Amino acid sequence: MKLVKATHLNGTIAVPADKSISHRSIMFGALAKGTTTVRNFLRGKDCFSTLHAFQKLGVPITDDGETITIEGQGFDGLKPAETAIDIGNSGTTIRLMMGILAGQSFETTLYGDDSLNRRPMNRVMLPLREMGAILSGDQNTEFPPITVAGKESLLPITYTMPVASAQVKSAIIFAALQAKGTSTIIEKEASRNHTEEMIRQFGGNISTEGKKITVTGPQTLQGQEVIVPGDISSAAFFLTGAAIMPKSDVTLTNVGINPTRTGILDVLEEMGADMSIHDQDMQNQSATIAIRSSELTGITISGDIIPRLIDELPIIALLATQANGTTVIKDAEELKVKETNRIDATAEELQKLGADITPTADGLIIHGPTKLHGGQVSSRGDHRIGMMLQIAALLTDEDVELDWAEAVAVSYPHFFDDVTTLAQGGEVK
Ligand code: SPQ
Repeated sequence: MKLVKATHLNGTIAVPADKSISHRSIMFGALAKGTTTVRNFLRGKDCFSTLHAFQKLGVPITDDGETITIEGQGFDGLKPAETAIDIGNSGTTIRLMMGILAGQSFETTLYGDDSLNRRPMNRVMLPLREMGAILSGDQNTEFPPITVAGKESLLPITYTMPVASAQVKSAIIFAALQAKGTSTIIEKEASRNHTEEMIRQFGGNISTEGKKITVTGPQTLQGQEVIVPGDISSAAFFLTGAAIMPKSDVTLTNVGINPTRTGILDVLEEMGADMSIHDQDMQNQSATIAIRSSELTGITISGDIIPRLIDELPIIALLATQANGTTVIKDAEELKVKETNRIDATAEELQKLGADITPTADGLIIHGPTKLHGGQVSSRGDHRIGMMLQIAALLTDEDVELDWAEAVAVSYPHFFDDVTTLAQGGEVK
Protein backbone atom coordinates (compact mmCIF):
# COMPACT_ATOMS: atom_id res chain seq x y z
CA MET A 1 0.00 0.00 0.00
CA LYS A 2 1.22 3.52 -0.84
CA LEU A 3 1.27 5.44 2.47
CA VAL A 4 -0.51 8.73 3.12
CA LYS A 5 1.54 11.89 2.48
CA ALA A 6 1.15 15.23 4.24
CA THR A 7 2.92 18.50 4.92
CA HIS A 8 1.58 18.79 8.48
CA LEU A 9 -1.04 17.34 10.85
CA ASN A 10 -3.82 19.62 12.07
CA GLY A 11 -7.15 19.16 13.76
CA THR A 12 -8.84 17.21 16.50
CA ILE A 13 -9.02 13.47 17.06
CA ALA A 14 -11.06 11.43 19.51
CA VAL A 15 -8.65 8.61 20.24
CA PRO A 16 -9.96 5.04 19.67
CA ALA A 17 -10.79 2.91 22.70
CA ASP A 18 -8.17 1.27 24.89
CA LYS A 19 -7.31 -2.26 23.78
CA SER A 20 -6.17 -3.55 27.18
CA ILE A 21 -9.34 -2.32 28.91
CA SER A 22 -11.61 -3.57 26.10
CA HIS A 23 -10.21 -7.12 26.44
CA ARG A 24 -10.62 -7.05 30.19
CA SER A 25 -14.17 -5.66 30.02
CA ILE A 26 -15.25 -8.82 28.17
CA MET A 27 -13.32 -11.10 30.53
CA PHE A 28 -14.64 -9.52 33.73
CA GLY A 29 -18.12 -9.25 32.25
CA ALA A 30 -18.10 -12.97 31.46
CA LEU A 31 -16.75 -13.97 34.88
CA ALA A 32 -19.02 -11.67 36.92
CA LYS A 33 -22.58 -12.52 37.92
CA GLY A 34 -25.25 -10.46 36.17
CA THR A 35 -25.18 -8.13 33.22
CA THR A 36 -22.24 -6.02 32.11
CA THR A 37 -22.52 -3.34 29.45
CA VAL A 38 -19.48 -2.00 27.65
CA ARG A 39 -19.58 1.31 25.81
CA ASN A 40 -16.81 2.54 23.52
CA PHE A 41 -15.49 -1.04 23.10
CA LEU A 42 -12.49 -1.17 20.75
CA ARG A 43 -13.70 -2.71 17.48
CA GLY A 44 -10.30 -4.09 16.58
CA LYS A 45 -9.52 -7.67 15.61
CA ASP A 46 -7.71 -8.47 18.88
CA CYS A 47 -10.68 -7.48 21.04
CA PHE A 48 -13.06 -9.48 18.86
CA SER A 49 -10.78 -12.49 19.45
CA THR A 50 -11.55 -12.14 23.16
CA LEU A 51 -15.27 -11.58 22.56
CA HIS A 52 -15.61 -14.64 20.29
CA ALA A 53 -13.56 -16.81 22.66
CA PHE A 54 -16.00 -16.18 25.52
CA GLN A 55 -18.98 -16.80 23.26
CA LYS A 56 -17.43 -20.20 22.51
CA LEU A 57 -17.19 -20.80 26.26
CA GLY A 58 -20.97 -20.40 26.49
CA VAL A 59 -21.22 -16.74 27.54
CA PRO A 60 -24.11 -14.84 25.88
CA ILE A 61 -22.63 -11.64 24.42
CA THR A 62 -24.54 -9.32 22.11
CA ASP A 63 -23.48 -6.26 20.17
CA ASP A 64 -25.96 -3.63 18.95
CA GLY A 65 -23.21 -1.69 17.23
CA GLU A 66 -22.88 0.75 20.11
CA THR A 67 -22.99 -1.28 23.33
CA ILE A 68 -21.68 -4.77 24.05
CA THR A 69 -23.88 -6.61 26.54
CA ILE A 70 -22.49 -9.61 28.42
CA GLU A 71 -24.64 -11.96 30.47
CA GLY A 72 -22.04 -12.91 33.06
CA GLN A 73 -21.92 -16.56 34.08
CA GLY A 74 -19.65 -16.35 37.14
CA PHE A 75 -16.33 -18.18 37.44
CA ASP A 76 -18.24 -21.49 37.67
CA GLY A 77 -20.53 -20.89 34.68
CA LEU A 78 -18.18 -21.24 31.69
CA LYS A 79 -18.87 -24.24 29.43
CA PRO A 80 -16.41 -26.36 27.42
CA ALA A 81 -15.90 -25.06 23.87
CA GLU A 82 -16.86 -27.48 21.12
CA THR A 83 -13.60 -26.96 19.24
CA ALA A 84 -10.18 -25.38 19.77
CA ILE A 85 -10.43 -21.57 20.03
CA ASP A 86 -8.70 -19.29 17.50
CA ILE A 87 -7.09 -16.35 19.31
CA GLY A 88 -5.69 -14.72 16.16
CA ASN A 89 -2.84 -12.29 16.86
CA SER A 90 -3.67 -11.40 20.47
CA GLY A 91 -1.09 -12.08 23.18
CA THR A 92 -3.32 -10.49 25.82
CA THR A 93 -6.22 -12.81 25.00
CA ILE A 94 -4.27 -16.06 25.10
CA ARG A 95 -2.23 -15.28 28.22
CA LEU A 96 -5.10 -13.92 30.33
CA MET A 97 -7.37 -16.76 29.20
CA MET A 98 -4.79 -19.29 30.36
CA GLY A 99 -5.18 -17.87 33.88
CA ILE A 100 -8.97 -17.96 33.63
CA LEU A 101 -9.09 -21.50 32.21
CA ALA A 102 -6.61 -22.73 34.85
CA GLY A 103 -9.50 -22.81 37.34
CA GLN A 104 -12.04 -24.54 35.07
CA SER A 105 -12.85 -28.25 35.29
CA PHE A 106 -12.65 -28.83 31.52
CA GLU A 107 -9.99 -28.85 28.84
CA THR A 108 -9.56 -26.05 26.26
CA THR A 109 -7.12 -25.62 23.40
CA LEU A 110 -6.11 -22.09 22.33
CA TYR A 111 -4.22 -21.35 19.12
CA GLY A 112 -3.25 -18.28 17.14
CA ASP A 113 -1.73 -17.00 13.93
CA ASP A 114 1.92 -17.57 12.98
CA SER A 115 3.06 -14.60 15.09
CA LEU A 116 1.14 -15.65 18.21
CA ASN A 117 2.28 -19.26 17.80
CA ARG A 118 5.89 -18.05 18.17
CA ARG A 119 5.36 -16.05 21.37
CA PRO A 120 6.67 -17.52 24.66
CA MET A 121 4.11 -18.94 27.08
CA ASN A 122 6.29 -20.49 29.82
CA ARG A 123 6.15 -17.17 31.63
CA VAL A 124 2.45 -17.93 32.24
CA MET A 125 2.49 -21.74 32.21
CA LEU A 126 5.14 -22.13 34.95
CA PRO A 127 3.33 -20.19 37.72
CA LEU A 128 -0.05 -21.66 36.71
CA ARG A 129 1.40 -25.18 36.95
CA GLU A 130 2.61 -24.31 40.47
CA MET A 131 -1.02 -23.52 41.25
CA GLY A 132 -2.06 -26.99 40.09
CA ALA A 133 -3.26 -26.38 36.52
CA ILE A 134 -2.13 -28.69 33.75
CA LEU A 135 -0.95 -26.84 30.67
CA SER A 136 0.94 -28.01 27.63
CA GLY A 137 2.26 -26.32 24.53
CA ASP A 138 2.62 -27.60 20.99
CA GLN A 139 4.70 -30.82 20.95
CA ASN A 140 5.96 -30.22 24.50
CA THR A 141 7.20 -26.71 23.71
CA GLU A 142 6.03 -23.50 25.35
CA PHE A 143 4.37 -22.32 22.14
CA PRO A 144 0.70 -22.38 21.07
CA PRO A 145 -1.49 -24.27 20.49
CA ILE A 146 -1.76 -24.40 24.29
CA THR A 147 -4.03 -26.92 25.98
CA VAL A 148 -5.25 -25.98 29.44
CA ALA A 149 -6.69 -28.73 31.62
CA GLY A 150 -7.85 -26.64 34.53
CA LYS A 151 -8.37 -27.66 38.11
CA GLU A 152 -11.30 -26.47 40.20
CA SER A 153 -9.24 -26.59 43.40
CA LEU A 154 -6.33 -24.33 42.43
CA LEU A 155 -3.67 -23.62 45.07
CA PRO A 156 -2.72 -20.06 46.00
CA ILE A 157 0.78 -18.97 45.03
CA THR A 158 3.57 -16.67 46.20
CA TYR A 159 5.39 -15.64 43.05
CA THR A 160 8.23 -13.26 42.25
CA MET A 161 7.91 -12.37 38.59
CA PRO A 162 11.05 -12.77 36.45
CA VAL A 163 9.71 -10.37 33.78
CA ALA A 164 7.86 -7.05 33.97
CA SER A 165 4.60 -8.07 32.31
CA ALA A 166 0.97 -7.12 32.88
CA GLN A 167 -0.09 -10.22 30.95
CA VAL A 168 1.77 -12.60 33.27
CA LYS A 169 0.59 -10.69 36.34
CA SER A 170 -3.02 -10.71 35.10
CA ALA A 171 -3.00 -14.43 34.25
CA ILE A 172 -1.84 -15.24 37.79
CA ILE A 173 -4.41 -12.86 39.28
CA PHE A 174 -7.25 -14.51 37.30
CA ALA A 175 -6.13 -17.91 38.61
CA ALA A 176 -5.71 -16.52 42.15
CA LEU A 177 -9.30 -15.19 42.10
CA GLN A 178 -10.38 -18.83 41.71
CA ALA A 179 -7.91 -20.42 44.17
CA LYS A 180 -8.75 -21.04 47.83
CA GLY A 181 -6.47 -18.82 49.95
CA THR A 182 -4.20 -15.81 49.60
CA SER A 183 -1.80 -15.36 46.68
CA THR A 184 1.04 -12.85 46.62
CA ILE A 185 2.63 -11.61 43.42
CA ILE A 186 5.78 -9.50 43.44
CA GLU A 187 6.32 -7.54 40.21
CA LYS A 188 9.76 -7.01 38.69
CA GLU A 189 8.68 -3.49 37.69
CA ALA A 190 5.21 -1.99 38.02
CA SER A 191 3.25 -2.75 34.82
CA ARG A 192 -0.18 -1.58 33.63
CA ASN A 193 -2.72 -2.13 36.40
CA HIS A 194 -6.03 -2.41 34.52
CA THR A 195 -6.73 -5.90 35.87
CA GLU A 196 -6.33 -4.76 39.47
CA GLU A 197 -8.48 -1.67 38.88
CA MET A 198 -11.24 -3.64 37.17
CA ILE A 199 -11.39 -6.21 39.99
CA ARG A 200 -12.26 -3.31 42.30
CA GLN A 201 -14.71 -1.88 39.75
CA PHE A 202 -16.48 -5.27 39.59
CA GLY A 203 -16.80 -5.41 43.40
CA GLY A 204 -13.81 -7.66 44.16
CA ASN A 205 -10.83 -7.17 46.45
CA ILE A 206 -7.14 -6.90 45.66
CA SER A 207 -4.45 -4.98 47.48
CA THR A 208 -1.34 -3.37 46.07
CA GLU A 209 1.62 -2.14 48.10
CA GLY A 210 4.43 -0.97 45.85
CA LYS A 211 5.26 -3.94 43.64
CA LYS A 212 3.48 -6.44 45.94
CA ILE A 213 -0.03 -7.56 45.03
CA THR A 214 -2.19 -9.65 47.35
CA VAL A 215 -5.41 -11.36 46.33
CA THR A 216 -7.54 -13.85 48.21
CA GLY A 217 -9.86 -16.28 46.47
CA PRO A 218 -12.37 -17.45 45.70
CA GLN A 219 -14.21 -14.26 44.86
CA THR A 220 -17.53 -13.43 43.26
CA LEU A 221 -17.71 -10.39 40.97
CA GLN A 222 -20.77 -8.35 39.96
CA GLY A 223 -21.61 -7.09 36.46
CA GLN A 224 -20.97 -3.39 35.81
CA GLU A 225 -21.34 -0.60 33.29
CA VAL A 226 -17.96 -0.03 31.67
CA ILE A 227 -17.03 2.99 29.55
CA VAL A 228 -13.68 2.39 27.88
CA PRO A 229 -11.39 5.45 27.67
CA GLY A 230 -9.20 6.16 24.63
CA ASP A 231 -5.94 4.26 24.15
CA ILE A 232 -2.78 6.25 24.83
CA SER A 233 -0.89 3.64 22.77
CA SER A 234 -2.97 4.67 19.72
CA ALA A 235 -2.70 8.36 20.64
CA ALA A 236 1.10 7.96 20.62
CA PHE A 237 1.17 7.91 16.79
CA PHE A 238 -0.50 11.32 16.52
CA LEU A 239 1.37 12.78 19.50
CA THR A 240 4.58 11.87 17.69
CA GLY A 241 3.37 12.92 14.23
CA ALA A 242 2.39 16.36 15.50
CA ALA A 243 5.61 16.76 17.50
CA ILE A 244 7.88 16.04 14.51
CA MET A 245 6.01 17.49 11.52
CA PRO A 246 6.58 21.23 11.05
CA LYS A 247 3.53 23.49 11.45
CA SER A 248 1.46 20.75 13.10
CA ASP A 249 -1.12 21.40 15.79
CA VAL A 250 -3.28 18.48 16.98
CA THR A 251 -5.73 18.12 19.84
CA LEU A 252 -6.39 14.60 21.08
CA THR A 253 -9.51 14.05 23.18
CA ASN A 254 -10.41 11.16 25.48
CA VAL A 255 -6.77 10.04 25.91
CA GLY A 256 -6.43 7.41 28.65
CA ILE A 257 -4.07 8.71 31.32
CA ASN A 258 -3.77 5.80 33.74
CA PRO A 259 -0.34 6.58 35.28
CA THR A 260 0.93 3.05 34.51
CA ARG A 261 0.58 3.91 30.79
CA THR A 262 1.77 7.51 30.49
CA GLY A 263 5.52 7.02 30.00
CA ILE A 264 5.20 8.48 26.47
CA LEU A 265 4.03 11.79 27.95
CA ASP A 266 7.06 11.89 30.25
CA VAL A 267 9.33 11.22 27.26
CA LEU A 268 7.71 13.93 25.11
CA GLU A 269 8.05 16.41 27.95
CA GLU A 270 11.71 15.53 28.61
CA MET A 271 12.51 15.83 24.89
CA GLY A 272 11.01 19.32 24.88
CA ALA A 273 7.69 18.79 23.09
CA ASP A 274 5.21 21.69 23.02
CA MET A 275 2.40 19.82 24.74
CA SER A 276 -0.33 20.65 27.24
CA ILE A 277 -2.80 18.46 29.12
CA HIS A 278 -6.35 19.74 29.75
CA ASP A 279 -9.71 18.58 31.11
CA GLN A 280 -8.27 15.77 33.20
CA ASP A 281 -11.11 13.48 34.33
CA MET A 282 -9.61 11.36 37.10
CA GLN A 283 -12.78 9.25 37.41
CA ASN A 284 -12.54 8.03 33.78
CA GLN A 285 -8.75 8.46 33.71
CA SER A 286 -8.88 10.50 30.52
CA ALA A 287 -7.76 13.91 29.33
CA THR A 288 -7.41 16.18 26.31
CA ILE A 289 -3.86 16.69 25.04
CA ALA A 290 -2.83 19.50 22.69
CA ILE A 291 0.51 19.17 20.92
CA ARG A 292 2.41 21.27 18.39
CA SER A 293 5.65 20.72 16.51
CA SER A 294 8.82 21.89 18.26
CA GLU A 295 12.58 21.35 18.55
CA LEU A 296 13.30 18.07 20.34
CA THR A 297 16.39 16.79 22.16
CA GLY A 298 17.59 13.18 22.45
CA ILE A 299 17.37 11.51 25.88
CA THR A 300 18.05 8.18 27.61
CA ILE A 301 15.01 5.99 28.29
CA SER A 302 15.60 3.08 30.69
CA GLY A 303 14.61 1.39 33.96
CA ASP A 304 11.18 1.51 35.52
CA ILE A 305 9.66 3.78 32.86
CA ILE A 306 10.00 0.97 30.27
CA PRO A 307 6.81 -0.97 31.21
CA ARG A 308 4.95 2.37 31.21
CA LEU A 309 5.71 2.87 27.50
CA ILE A 310 6.64 -0.58 26.25
CA ASP A 311 4.24 -0.53 23.27
CA GLU A 312 5.23 3.02 22.35
CA LEU A 313 8.93 2.30 21.87
CA PRO A 314 8.77 1.83 18.06
CA ILE A 315 7.09 5.24 17.63
CA ILE A 316 9.41 6.79 20.24
CA ALA A 317 12.32 5.53 18.11
CA LEU A 318 10.87 7.44 15.15
CA LEU A 319 10.47 10.52 17.38
CA ALA A 320 14.16 10.22 18.27
CA THR A 321 15.21 10.23 14.59
CA GLN A 322 13.95 13.85 14.48
CA ALA A 323 15.46 14.98 17.82
CA ASN A 324 18.81 16.73 18.17
CA GLY A 325 21.49 14.41 19.54
CA THR A 326 21.44 10.82 20.69
CA THR A 327 18.57 8.86 22.19
CA VAL A 328 19.40 5.61 23.98
CA ILE A 329 16.67 3.08 24.79
CA LYS A 330 17.77 0.42 27.32
CA ASP A 331 16.21 -2.35 29.46
CA ALA A 332 13.65 -3.11 26.75
CA GLU A 333 14.52 -6.72 25.86
CA GLU A 334 10.79 -7.56 26.20
CA LEU A 335 10.39 -5.92 22.77
CA LYS A 336 11.92 -9.04 21.25
CA VAL A 337 8.87 -11.17 22.15
CA LYS A 338 6.04 -8.99 20.89
CA GLU A 339 4.13 -9.54 17.63
CA THR A 340 7.57 -9.29 15.99
CA ASN A 341 11.03 -8.70 17.41
CA ARG A 342 10.33 -4.97 17.71
CA ILE A 343 14.00 -4.06 18.31
CA ASP A 344 15.05 -5.55 14.98
CA ALA A 345 11.90 -4.54 13.10
CA THR A 346 12.08 -0.90 14.23
CA ALA A 347 15.79 -0.58 13.44
CA GLU A 348 15.75 -2.41 10.10
CA GLU A 349 12.59 -0.82 8.71
CA LEU A 350 13.63 2.72 9.71
CA GLN A 351 17.14 2.12 8.29
CA LYS A 352 15.42 1.48 4.93
CA LEU A 353 14.13 5.08 5.12
CA GLY A 354 17.57 6.48 6.01
CA ALA A 355 17.38 6.66 9.82
CA ASP A 356 20.56 6.47 11.89
CA ILE A 357 19.39 3.74 14.27
CA THR A 358 21.27 0.77 15.73
CA PRO A 359 19.76 -2.19 17.54
CA THR A 360 21.36 -3.33 20.81
CA ALA A 361 20.77 -6.38 23.01
CA ASP A 362 18.12 -4.54 25.05
CA GLY A 363 17.11 -1.53 23.02
CA LEU A 364 18.09 0.98 20.36
CA ILE A 365 20.51 3.86 19.83
CA ILE A 366 19.26 6.64 17.57
CA HIS A 367 21.14 9.70 16.32
CA GLY A 368 19.16 12.66 15.01
CA PRO A 369 17.92 14.67 13.37
CA THR A 370 17.87 12.77 10.05
CA LYS A 371 15.97 13.59 6.87
CA LEU A 372 14.09 10.39 6.02
CA HIS A 373 13.56 9.30 2.41
CA GLY A 374 11.10 7.07 0.59
CA GLY A 375 11.35 3.32 0.16
CA GLN A 376 9.67 -0.06 0.47
CA VAL A 377 9.02 -1.20 4.05
CA SER A 378 7.01 -3.87 5.84
CA SER A 379 4.93 -4.00 9.01
CA ARG A 380 6.13 -7.62 9.34
CA GLY A 381 2.57 -8.35 10.47
CA ASP A 382 2.93 -6.09 13.53
CA HIS A 383 0.31 -3.34 13.89
CA ARG A 384 2.56 -1.00 15.85
CA ILE A 385 5.41 -1.27 13.32
CA GLY A 386 2.95 -0.59 10.46
CA MET A 387 1.52 2.52 12.14
CA MET A 388 5.00 3.82 13.07
CA LEU A 389 6.05 3.49 9.42
CA GLN A 390 3.01 5.47 8.26
CA ILE A 391 4.00 8.36 10.55
CA ALA A 392 7.58 8.07 9.24
CA ALA A 393 6.23 8.28 5.67
CA LEU A 394 4.69 11.69 6.46
CA LEU A 395 8.25 13.06 6.73
CA THR A 396 9.53 11.87 3.34
CA ASP A 397 9.37 13.72 0.01
CA GLU A 398 9.28 10.45 -1.92
CA ASP A 399 6.64 7.71 -1.68
CA VAL A 400 6.77 4.97 0.93
CA GLU A 401 5.23 1.57 0.08
CA LEU A 402 4.12 -0.51 3.07
CA ASP A 403 3.74 -4.29 2.80
CA TRP A 404 1.28 -6.03 5.13
CA ALA A 405 -0.55 -2.76 5.92
CA GLU A 406 -3.67 -4.66 6.99
CA ALA A 407 -1.89 -5.66 10.24
CA VAL A 408 -2.97 -2.33 11.80
CA ALA A 409 -6.53 -3.69 12.10
CA VAL A 410 -5.78 -5.61 15.29
CA SER A 411 -5.74 -2.39 17.33
CA TYR A 412 -6.72 0.48 14.99
CA PRO A 413 -8.82 -0.46 11.94
CA HIS A 414 -9.38 3.18 10.80
CA PHE A 415 -5.81 4.33 11.30
CA PHE A 416 -4.99 5.31 7.71
CA ASP A 417 -8.32 7.16 7.34
CA ASP A 418 -7.61 9.10 10.54
CA VAL A 419 -4.13 10.05 9.31
CA THR A 420 -5.70 11.30 6.06
CA THR A 421 -8.27 13.37 7.97
CA LEU A 422 -5.63 15.09 10.12
CA ALA A 423 -3.38 15.59 7.09
CA GLN A 424 -6.30 17.57 5.62
CA GLY A 425 -6.81 19.51 8.86
CA GLY A 426 -10.10 17.82 9.74
CA GLU A 427 -11.79 16.32 12.77
CA VAL A 428 -11.88 12.63 13.71
CA LYS A 429 -14.93 11.94 15.88
O1 SPQ B 1 -1.90 -8.42 23.20
P1 SPQ B 1 -0.55 -8.24 22.61
O2 SPQ B 1 -0.48 -8.84 21.26
O3 SPQ B 1 0.56 -8.76 23.50
O4 SPQ B 1 -0.35 -6.65 22.44
C1 SPQ B 1 0.66 -5.70 22.80
C2 SPQ B 1 0.48 -4.54 21.76
O5 SPQ B 1 1.46 -3.97 21.27
O6 SPQ B 1 -0.67 -4.17 21.55
C3 SPQ B 1 2.08 -6.24 22.81
F1 SPQ B 1 2.49 -6.69 21.70
O7 SPQ B 1 0.37 -5.08 24.06
C4 SPQ B 1 0.49 -5.73 25.34
C5 SPQ B 1 1.59 -5.05 26.14
O8 SPQ B 1 2.83 -5.09 25.48
C6 SPQ B 1 -0.83 -5.58 26.04
C7 SPQ B 1 -0.75 -5.82 27.51
C8 SPQ B 1 -1.99 -6.00 28.29
O9 SPQ B 1 -3.08 -5.61 27.83
O10 SPQ B 1 -1.89 -6.54 29.41
C9 SPQ B 1 0.45 -5.83 28.20
C10 SPQ B 1 1.76 -5.68 27.52
O11 SPQ B 1 2.36 -6.94 27.37
P2 SPQ B 1 3.28 -7.59 28.53
O12 SPQ B 1 3.80 -8.87 27.94
O13 SPQ B 1 4.36 -6.60 28.78
O14 SPQ B 1 2.44 -7.82 29.68
